[in-house]
Amino acid sequence: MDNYRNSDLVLYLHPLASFCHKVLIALYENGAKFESKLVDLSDNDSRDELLSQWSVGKIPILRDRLHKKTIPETSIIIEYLDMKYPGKVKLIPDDPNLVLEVRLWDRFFDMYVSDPMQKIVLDQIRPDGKHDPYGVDQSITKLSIAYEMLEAQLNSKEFIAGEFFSMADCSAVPALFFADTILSFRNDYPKLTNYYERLLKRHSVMRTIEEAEPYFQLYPFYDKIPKKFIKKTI
Ligand SMILES: N[C@@H](CCC(=O)N[C@@H](CS)C(=O)NCC(=O)O)C(=O)O
Repeated sequence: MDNYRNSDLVLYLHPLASFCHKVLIALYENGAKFESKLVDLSDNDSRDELLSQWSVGKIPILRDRLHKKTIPETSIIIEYLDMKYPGKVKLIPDDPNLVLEVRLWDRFFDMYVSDPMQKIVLDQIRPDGKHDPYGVDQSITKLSIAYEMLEAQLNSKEFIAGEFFSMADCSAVPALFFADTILSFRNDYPKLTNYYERLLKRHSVMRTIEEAEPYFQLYPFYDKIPKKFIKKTI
């Protein structure tokens, strides 16, 4: 990760966190210069620094030193970047009809793919006696409904909201990357699989996944991550 110290933008992140991937992809698409600050939620100082800016305690958050503002929530961060630091790739279209499509599918990936995926992953690290098998089953069902809907939405589209790469595709990558390790879509959803494969070829996406790779062993479904994403160190 390039780390542009003292740049106007600071992204508080963890390289393994799926929602951080969404914003990293948006930043890399446009070659934005930013300083990255690793958040370690198990470290009190690091956690306190995050909580002092956003008590909800979720990452990523973006600090804009120039405008003296802290921006939370991935979709708002990407919209903010598009507004204040626009680049050559327009992740938020100007057309009011298209922008609604982008926001819809961005929400869709966050709420109906990432949310159930997180629920299942977090259940793995709950203490004994605190697991929620019913909630996990419900989340699996939610994922399969989402895959059906995505397959239908993609139809002959190149990207999820149309013929252009957008914020919604930034959301798609980490949602699908991790969801696929839980309930794989690769055999049953050809359009979704081809779409995902197209996204994986983008430089911004390859870079984000490469930077996450050193942390993959911390992921509860590590053994389900396709081997092509794991560097051979021996
Ligand atoms: N709706 C939030 C979700 C962010 C989120 O869930 N972040 C996770 C990491 S991927 C997190 O901060 N988890 C830590 C926690 O919940 O304590 C967004 O879009 O920014």
